[in-house]
Amino acid sequence: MEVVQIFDTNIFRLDGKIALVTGGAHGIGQAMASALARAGATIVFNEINQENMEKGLRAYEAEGITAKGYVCDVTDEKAVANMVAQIRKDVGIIDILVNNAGIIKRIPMLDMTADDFRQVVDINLNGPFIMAKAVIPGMIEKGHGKIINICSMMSELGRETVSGYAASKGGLKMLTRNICSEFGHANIQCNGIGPGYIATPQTAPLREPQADGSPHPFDSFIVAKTPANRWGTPGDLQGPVVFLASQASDFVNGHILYVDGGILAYIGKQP
Ligand code: NAP
Ligand code: GCO
Repeated sequence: MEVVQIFDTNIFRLDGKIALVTGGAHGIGQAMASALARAGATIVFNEINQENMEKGLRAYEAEGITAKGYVCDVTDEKAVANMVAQIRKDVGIIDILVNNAGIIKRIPMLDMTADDFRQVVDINLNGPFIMAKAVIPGMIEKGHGKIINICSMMSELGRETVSGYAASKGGLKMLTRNICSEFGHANIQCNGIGPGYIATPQTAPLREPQADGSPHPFDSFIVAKTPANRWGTPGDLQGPVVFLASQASDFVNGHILYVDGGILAYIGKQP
């Protein structure tokens, strides 16, 4: 007779695990790191400058979370290798990497310079590659690892003015699948989270009320286009990231989990 495994909710716990969240000082990164901490993980994060890193530390302290912050640009391979080595000395080998750091430049393609395009791809795609390369050896040494790449709806869809961003997030989807393919045998699971439209500083320009106080047209468009009829919040991403960082997702690999209120499934209301 088949033995039914008794489900143990502790598989969602992260006690004893070290989680590195890139760009984790605010926004989506900070919310995800806070959830990982509440699930038991030790949090380390990086920012590109000291001021923002310290701001992030204060935000964690205010939440009662003891995090360690590092100043490091994810596109700088040497600085990343040094940071990962320093984390190993300070805290230990990284079990969970959340590639959250990212930028967007909203510029019509014909006005976008190649340098603008390169910078977006560098941070959003080369950065996760560099970060993953730096942490995978330690994960192999430990016999397990979780890599979670923060993709986007723009991993699936385009729209005007975000050519560099969409190209980078589409590439990040495929990098996720490739890391899955190359390291699944080492018990490393690499998945993505594809947030929908989330209310953070990055999307603030899209929600800015108009001079007469009426909602930004894009704000109204997104609310109408989302079956949940609202923008997402960084908190909406907390459950998904704990799931993908935990033992509960050990047989989930190469998957992009869209946390978008249903927007990708919906053709939109008839005007
Ligand atoms: P955010 O508030 O702008 O946060 C991005 C973070 O990344 C910031 O802390 C930023 O640091 C950091 N960063 C930028 N370049 C970096 C670099 N070279 N090295 C290290 N850190 C760097 O954006 P967010 O809205 O929280 O988005 C976080 C992630 O989710 C991004 O990858 C974004 O593409 C993705 N995403 C966002 C949405 C959304 O609707 N908000 C939806 C889908 C996906 P500084 O603050 O110092 O610049
Ligand atoms: C934009 C937005 C989006 C969101 C997100 C959607 O200008 O269209 O910034 O790109 O940030 O990536 O998933």
